[in-house]
Amino acid sequence: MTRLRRIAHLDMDAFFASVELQRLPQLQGLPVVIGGGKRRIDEMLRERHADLPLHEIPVDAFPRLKDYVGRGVITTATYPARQFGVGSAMGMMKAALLCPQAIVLPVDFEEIRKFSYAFKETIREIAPQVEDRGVDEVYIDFTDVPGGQREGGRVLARLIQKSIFERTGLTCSIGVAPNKLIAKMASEFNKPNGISIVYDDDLQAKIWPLAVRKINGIGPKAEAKLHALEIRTIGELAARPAEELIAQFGRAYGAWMHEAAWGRDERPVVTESEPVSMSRETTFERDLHAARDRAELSAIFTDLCERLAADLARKGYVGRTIGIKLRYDDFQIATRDMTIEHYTADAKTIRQAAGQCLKRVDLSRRLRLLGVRVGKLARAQDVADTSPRAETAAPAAPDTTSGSATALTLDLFPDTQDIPPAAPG
Ligand code: DCP
Ligand code: MG
Repeated sequence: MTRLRRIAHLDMDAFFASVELQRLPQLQGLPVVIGGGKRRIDEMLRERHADLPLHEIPVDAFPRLKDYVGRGVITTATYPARQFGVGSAMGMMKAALLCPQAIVLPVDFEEIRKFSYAFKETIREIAPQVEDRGVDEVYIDFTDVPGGQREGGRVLARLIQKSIFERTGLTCSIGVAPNKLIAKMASEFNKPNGISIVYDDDLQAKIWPLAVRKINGIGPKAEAKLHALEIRTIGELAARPAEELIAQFGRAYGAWMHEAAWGRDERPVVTESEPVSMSRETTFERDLHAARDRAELSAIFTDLCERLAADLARKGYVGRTIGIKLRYDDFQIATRDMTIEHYTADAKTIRQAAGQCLKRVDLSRRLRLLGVRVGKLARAQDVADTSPRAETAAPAAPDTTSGSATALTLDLFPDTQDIPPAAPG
């Protein structure tokens, strides 16, 4: 049997609000909005209820929309709140007119990230081809996954929904379609906690009646222009010749619009790409000079290398090309890099090589920014010899293992004695 291409788009339901309700189950089923700043919920509530665990704090103790004063905007709302017409991007005081009793909670990004990671991990355990599209959505290639073809993908979609719910307590909605473009639209059809299956043959019935704006890639500006051309639905867009759209919107965008209206999209599901390089940079509070601000620059440089080494270690990478980036006070940029013999994630080795690179740029001008980068990355576990010591990685460089400020400075700007003093002013 030939397999149909089946692509799913999965989007979490009322994500930020649903996450907060996991630790505040007493608010389930109530209108709740997220808005009014970033804060840990427990900190907000502990002021008045230090004695109670979060889930025992009475519903009456939570702040209400009607008491809100300010210019805050709603980030998201639970489905019970949406029944009152309250939704994301609406001003909170305006929303208070529609649903004064809604409970207001701040957003706790640490908690959001935890749940975002958990639901994506759950999906990857079932279907490995997952494309991360941000905090609460992913594309999944169902084509070759067991259950991915049954009932057009519904069987696998149900399994994923169930697994995510069991692990996180959260619901999501899934659209399964011949491609990403249609799947993205389909995931909205049965929100919340819904599944929607679309086949090629459904284009006319399910897609063409939708507003052009439902195409991911048609924004407010293109929409306004399409409206001016009396094109409101995707079907009306499909009815126009490609040449007309190209004349109006340019070759690439016009041609893409035409294809999109006909439900054609060949983009693959791109799984997490390996990073090519990692870098750290910092813009100084005031412009610094290599000779006159030696100590300060040296400390910043060391700090950048240490942070970068920590980034590499945390993510499990090592690299072999080490480079620097400078921005001068006139915003001109200079970069240099060098490739060392062994892969490394070692701060001292990085600093030593980056110090060599610094010898090759003009240091007579004042600097606005300094950056350090490690490229030619490999996974630490895939590289056998990953731990050369600083002394052996770049034998020509002076010994900098003492850690004394003088040694660092010498290593950092070894040629600075040649730099002429800057003009006054
Ligand atoms: N978000 C945000 N700012 C916006 C829109 C959204 O910070 N302007 C956040 C809050 C949402 C999350 O991103 O919870 C996901 O966005 P969605 O558009 O998917 O909205 P929800 O998941 O909240 O609701 P839905 O059930 O409609 O997907
Ligand atoms: Mg969502």
